[in-house]
Parts: sequence; structure tokens; C-alpha cells
Amino acid sequence: MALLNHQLFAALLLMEFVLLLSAAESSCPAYAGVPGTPGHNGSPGRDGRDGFPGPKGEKGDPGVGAQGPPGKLGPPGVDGPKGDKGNPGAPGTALQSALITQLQSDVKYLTDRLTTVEKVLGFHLFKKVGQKYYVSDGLVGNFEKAQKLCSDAGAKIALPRSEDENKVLISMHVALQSIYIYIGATDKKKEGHFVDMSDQPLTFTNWKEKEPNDHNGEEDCTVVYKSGVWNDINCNSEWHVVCEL
Ligand code: FUC
Ligand code: CA
Ligand code: CA
Repeated sequence: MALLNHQLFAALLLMEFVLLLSAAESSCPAYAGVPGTPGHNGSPGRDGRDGFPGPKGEKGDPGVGAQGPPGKLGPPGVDGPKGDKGNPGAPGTALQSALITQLQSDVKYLTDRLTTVEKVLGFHLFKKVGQKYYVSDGLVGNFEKAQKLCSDAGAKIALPRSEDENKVLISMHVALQSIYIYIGATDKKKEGHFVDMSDQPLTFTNWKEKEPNDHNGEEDCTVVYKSGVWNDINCNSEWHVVCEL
């Protein structure tokens, strides 16, 4: 009962307050109150937008990094025009001239040797003695044919000019299975007077005993036996051909 009275009382109070308030608002003149104290600062606002771009900065200092690797080779350029002729060189010293002369001589010697060796390689059979090569393809012919076969190969018909050369020449008999080998000595121009193919007297001979005998008055060419001795023979007879280089 007491609680209900309380509640009722409170309700009446509230109604009266509301009535008073509405009356005041609608009809009673009022004065502004004293301003209150400023409130506390609010929390920070959101970030602002970006500003305008600033002025261009000064050029920076050169970098200090290591140089990079070289780029790839570019495509070849087109040939330029031919340059002018150079000025004459300064005169060489005496030593330089001597050296050039020597080198020219060496090059000639080597070139000549190479030419010879290349000719030698054109034959099936060859043997070296000193600076000379005896060469053969195992062919047979009369003296005229023997000379032609050799000259066609840039060579000469064999002619031993020493005991050594004579020995190496007859060593070819083994491979050739020959009886005689023609050599470049004749007495065609003057009977009994044998000369080489340049008409020079022979400086080495190895005649067999009782040779040359100009048998039947018709022997003006020369051959060498397997034993190494020489015999004058008819130039039309056919024997093995050996050339020299
Ligand atoms: C000897 C040689 C000749 C010929 C003859 C059959 O008289 O001198 O050259 O070989 O024999
Ligand atoms: Ca003769
Ligand atoms: Ca004879």
C-alpha cells in the first residue's frame, strides 16, 4: 500500500513538472543563462589530402656505383672509302736491312723446299739423299720417254753425283724390281765423251769394268745395274725411269 502511494506521488510530480515546462515554453518570457565552461578537445580529425607537388630539386651528384659490364658487339659497319697512300717510311737501319734480306732469303729457301716436297709427294716411290730426292712411279720407257716423264713432273732424269747418291739410287731397284735404271748421262754429241743433261762433264762416274764400250757403235745412253755399276746402252731400249728433285 505504501509502495503504491509512492508511485502515485511520483507520477503526479512528473505530470506537474511537464505542465509547468510546457507553460513556460509557450507563454513565459525567459532570460539566457550564464555560458557554461568550454568542453574538452575532441579526438584528432582524419588525415588531410596530399598537397600540390613541390618545385623540382637540384641535379644530383654523379653516382659512385661500379661500371656495368660492356654491351654486346654491334653489327659490322660498312666499309669506308679507301684511305690515302701513306707517306714513305723512314729509312731502315743497316741492321734492319740486313735482317730483311736474310728473311727474304729464308722465305725463298723454304718456299723452294716446299715446292720440291710437294712434287715428291706426287710420286708413289721416293727416297731422300742429302738435299736430293729420287722419285719413281715404276714406269718403263726408252731414254726419250724417261726424260719426258721427268720433265713433265718438274723433275730431271736421275744422275748420281756421289757414292752416297749412287747407293740410294740403286736401293730403288728393290721396290722397282728392275734390272736397269736410266741415268742422265749421254755421249750423243761427242762419242766417248759423256756429259750430263746440261752438257756438263760428269764429276762422278761408276763405270763397270770395260764400259763404256759403245757396243755395236750404237750406245750413247747410260744405265745403272743393281750392283751400282754403270753401262752405256742403246737409247731406244726400255728401262725403268727414276727422276730426281
Ligand atoms: C755389253 C754391254 C752392252 C750390252 C751388251 C749385251 O757389251 O756393254 O751395253 O749390254 O753387253
Ligand atoms: Ca756411245
Ligand atoms: Ca755398254
